[in-house]
Amino acid sequence: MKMISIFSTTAVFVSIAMGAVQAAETMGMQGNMPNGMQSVMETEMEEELTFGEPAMSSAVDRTITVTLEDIAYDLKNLDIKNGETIRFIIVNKDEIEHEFTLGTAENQAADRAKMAQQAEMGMSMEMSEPNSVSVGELQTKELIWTFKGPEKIEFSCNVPGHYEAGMKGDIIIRN
Ligand SMILES: [Cu+2]
Repeated sequence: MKMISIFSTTAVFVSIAMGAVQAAETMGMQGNMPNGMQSVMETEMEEELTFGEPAMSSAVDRTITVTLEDIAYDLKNLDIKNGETIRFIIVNKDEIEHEFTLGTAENQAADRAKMAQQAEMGMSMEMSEPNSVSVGELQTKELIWTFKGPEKIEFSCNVPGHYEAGMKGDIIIRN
């Protein structure tokens, strides 16, 4: 009887402990992952790209090379014509990852919020949006975009802290 009693007390203790772990996991999940994931997805769905669309290399009118070095772009502002297709060649000379994202101020703010959230959750910051390329350390990538205007947009690196450090510029799309 005594053995059974000890056993059942232990079993109860283990089950309480496991319950606590499960509760903590559930709370953790609710506190971070599903909510975080949900708002990441909502951000993605809400994002509307009004300033054009990705294009094929056969449509390119102009090539612009952008060098990324010391958490800065060597490009400040851009003037683009409505309907113009630009091939951006993005050369990252830094030994950290950067990105080159096209978007309205609103798109960029949403992208920064999403990347900050992903960084907090320890998720990869690889982007798969058509208006953005992630450029790993010492990598070169391309982004081809047909601009639709008139509109004023921005290019920026939304890796946490980089926009604030000055990795941004204006793009004026003229009629
Ligand atoms: Cu950057």
